[in-house]
Amino acid sequence: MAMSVQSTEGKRALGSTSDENSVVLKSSSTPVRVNGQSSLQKEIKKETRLGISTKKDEDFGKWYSEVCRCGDMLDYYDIKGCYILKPPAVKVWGILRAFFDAEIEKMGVEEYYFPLFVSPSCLEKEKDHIKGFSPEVAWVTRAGESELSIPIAVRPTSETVIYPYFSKWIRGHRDLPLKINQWVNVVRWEFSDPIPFIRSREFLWQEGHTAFATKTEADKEVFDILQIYSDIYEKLLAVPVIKGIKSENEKFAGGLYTATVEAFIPSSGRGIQAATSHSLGQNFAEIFGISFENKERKLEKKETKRSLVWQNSWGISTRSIGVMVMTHGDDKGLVFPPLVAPVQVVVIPVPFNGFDVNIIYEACEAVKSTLLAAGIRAKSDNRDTYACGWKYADWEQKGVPLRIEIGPRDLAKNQVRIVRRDNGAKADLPRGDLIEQVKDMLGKIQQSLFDAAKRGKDACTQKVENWDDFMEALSQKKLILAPWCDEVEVEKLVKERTKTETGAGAKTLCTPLEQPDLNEDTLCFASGKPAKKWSYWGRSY
Ligand code: 86X
Repeated sequence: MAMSVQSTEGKRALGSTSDENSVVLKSSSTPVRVNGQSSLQKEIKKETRLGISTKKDEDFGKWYSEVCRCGDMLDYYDIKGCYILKPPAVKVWGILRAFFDAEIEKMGVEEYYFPLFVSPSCLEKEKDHIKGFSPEVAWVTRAGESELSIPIAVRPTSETVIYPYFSKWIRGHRDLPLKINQWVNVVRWEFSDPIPFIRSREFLWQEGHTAFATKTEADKEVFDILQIYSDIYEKLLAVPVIKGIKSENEKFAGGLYTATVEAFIPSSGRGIQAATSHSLGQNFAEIFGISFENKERKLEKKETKRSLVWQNSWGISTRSIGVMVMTHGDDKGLVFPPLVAPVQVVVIPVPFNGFDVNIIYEACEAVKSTLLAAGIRAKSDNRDTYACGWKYADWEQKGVPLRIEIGPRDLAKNQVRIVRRDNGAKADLPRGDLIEQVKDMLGKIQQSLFDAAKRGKDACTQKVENWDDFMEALSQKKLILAPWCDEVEVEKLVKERTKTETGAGAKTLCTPLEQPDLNEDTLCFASGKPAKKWSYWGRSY
């Protein structure tokens, strides 16, 4: 099958290897072509030996892609904006998925799988919101040599795939609420520069789609889901987020309002939408004819007994993994919060000249087994082709929260040496209460990563009340909290006035649910009109 992408100029074939799609595997030093196999292998070896060549505060973008690759989270692919997710990334995604599934199951959400393809007639039913997105929709136009009589779209999101079936499945009030979720890939043919996990043309997400008889029930769910997203970030990924509501400009145009969790990356001074939960109101119900026989209307003997359903949709994507990497990674590489770490503890033998290495290996295996039996994700590294110093750096790069070293002296004392990835602190632990100590340390690392990230975010947050202070804070890459009149035109103006040669202007990230006090006479920082609320502003991904 061939795929084409509808761009604003029309449909463009992407079958051949155009410049756009050719790829070089970037490394710390020289770029290497994919087909230059032997030199590529050499380069990769050199790369892992050298580790991260860029510092986080020197060139954040370069640092980030190096950390993703050296930490073994992903690799580049020969189609621009597409990435190979490697086992550590897939593992984290699986952990987030298991947590989220358990939470939504309690809410009565059921898992489905809908097809990848969308018929043009369904896709175009929802003209208004599709309009702005249509340049990003990828189309299948050919099967083998023959052109399809009707091209088929690849889902960029599944409203138009799912809602025709909501209309078929929902008849009476007994069919409500209907709560479905699916874990799928989606494709959006972005034209701005891709960033691993953060902005890729294909990504993984869950999308939840629900329908209720009443707005009250639907509204409650929007915020129940938002809380789960907040928990995923704060409790699992140890990333502080702000719960809030998107502005009219930034909300999903197809709905009533968009609730969001927003993260902030101090190193780049940019906000990032971390997950969203939309109240769709009855807009889609109207378009797709999703209605139910309303028993109350029947009792009231109303003319028509049918009512439109109230809908929500909500999603979190693999972008969350990128936010975690950006937040906790350091100059040595990845730093995993223990709760999502694919490997929580690595056990490394420290051989000593003249001491039987097999005895050390056996001790490492025994410690690993004890940890595994206690439900701790542990690994031992008995590769005899690498020195232990090299292994330390390797596992640091991969972000493992705790390293246990075992050498002859530790054996003699029936202890192990343990080293924290986040702060480098070392301790000697008696083998006897190892499990208890390790669990305790993992808990402390989890908390301390969150605390450090929270301090970092708070240090970048600035309250301003006038334009000059706003511009000053923006130039300092701050996350800005400002009183706002809540007018669409004012946000557009701010965006326009803060545009740079290289990038987009500043915009609202959200209006936080938790509002500071607002004096009656407080004015909008941008328009000078009476302020209606405090909102977060900044540049964003
Ligand atoms: C908006 C809305 C919503 C379910 C979520 O944010 C969570 C999960 N969906 C998604 N959106 C689009 O509707 C959209 C549509 C097209 Cl055609 C597109 F190419 C890109 C899109 N991006 C976002």
